Amino acid sequence: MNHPPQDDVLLAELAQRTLDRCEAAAAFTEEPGRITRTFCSSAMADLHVALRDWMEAAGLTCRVDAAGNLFGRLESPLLDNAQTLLIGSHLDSVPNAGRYDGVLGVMLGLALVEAVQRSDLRLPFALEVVGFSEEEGVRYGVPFIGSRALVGDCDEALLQRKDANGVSVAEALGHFSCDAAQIQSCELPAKKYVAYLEPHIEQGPVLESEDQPLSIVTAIAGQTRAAVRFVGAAGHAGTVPMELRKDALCAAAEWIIEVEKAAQQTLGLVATVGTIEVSPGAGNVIPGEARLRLDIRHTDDKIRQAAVEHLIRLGKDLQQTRNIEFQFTTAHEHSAVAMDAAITTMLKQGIAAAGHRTMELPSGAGHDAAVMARRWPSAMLFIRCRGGVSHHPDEAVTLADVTAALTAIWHFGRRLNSKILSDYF
Ligand code: HGY
Ligand code: MN
Ligand code: MN
Repeated sequence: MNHPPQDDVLLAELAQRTLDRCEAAAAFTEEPGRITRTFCSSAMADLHVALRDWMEAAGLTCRVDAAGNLFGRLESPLLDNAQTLLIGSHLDSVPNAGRYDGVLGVMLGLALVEAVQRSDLRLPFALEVVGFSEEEGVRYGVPFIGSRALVGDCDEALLQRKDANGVSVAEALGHFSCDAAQIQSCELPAKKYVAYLEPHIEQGPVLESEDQPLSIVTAIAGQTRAAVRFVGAAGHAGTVPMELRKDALCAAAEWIIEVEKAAQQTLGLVATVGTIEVSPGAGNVIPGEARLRLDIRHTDDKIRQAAVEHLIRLGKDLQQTRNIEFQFTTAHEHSAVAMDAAITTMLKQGIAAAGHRTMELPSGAGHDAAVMARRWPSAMLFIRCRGGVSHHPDEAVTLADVTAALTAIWHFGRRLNSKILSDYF
């Protein structure tokens, strides 16, 4: 970009506005007193209203696609049919979330547009800010519905998945004024976009331990998410002798300890059982069924897959030893994904131009960039978060680090600008 903003004061001002917007976004929740914003919820609809206002005030043209993704677009003043830089992240959250997971990336994309608008810049590419509708997988047990729609990976089976209240994805989209029958129209042509950039909090402690504000992401860990069922026999807690029981919860507990052990004994493997539901669910009834969700990840797909196979074998062993039924259903799986080297190099140059060390980190957390990288050169910018805390209301970032991130993104844009201009003319 030929003329950087008047001075760093502008970027710091836009960084403060970015933080203010993350704070404002936190108010859009379906659970008063804590931040919970799931796919196509009314809280998400309310956030869309506010975000569209900010986007339109920045000169963006807004649209919501059939998957509930919100886009704000600024055409290139220099080239007709220019390619597009897509920048953003997700707007949904986990239950009792922090303010910055996902949302910060969307607001930094908007801040970049505002910095461009306040300079005398004439970009040879369009800028598009995206807020994905669903990345966490909370409501339907499968993540990335929003970004998967952009790569044509939302099939009828996904649209018919039902939430805990029996509402399907298609019905939820309908309540959100989206037409699920048009979901295929969300798919974006590869050639239209030059790159996807996702700024995101690190959600880990490394940047803080290295006393660095930023890093690039080398690769995103592969993950398997599964629904696991243990089926035994419900019974009277007072009358059924221990040796005659088929206690589904005890079987699940034994297996969960093995999950933890497998991860503790395998370098780089993380495994989590984040939810468990027991039925019938009374203190004086032997649990007849236990349903849980497993999340297991590694940057090496072979190690992750071997761990999954090991845990399935252990579950089958428990069928014999405890005379229960064990069911393992993979709900979602994606391979480890490397970020694009060329785009990441420009991002490194942006970080250096912002005056910071160019650190490199793998991401244990999943991100929409893992899906977007299937079709477009994708890169991620990690931003330090206090204590590495995330998926928690104590999630925190500093104005200085958000200013550093916006400055790095601005300088990244300058390099992309130079590259496209030199390729074009
Ligand atoms: O769970 C994750 O990895 C991400 O926060 N969605
Ligand atoms: Mn998250
Ligand atoms: Mn996230």
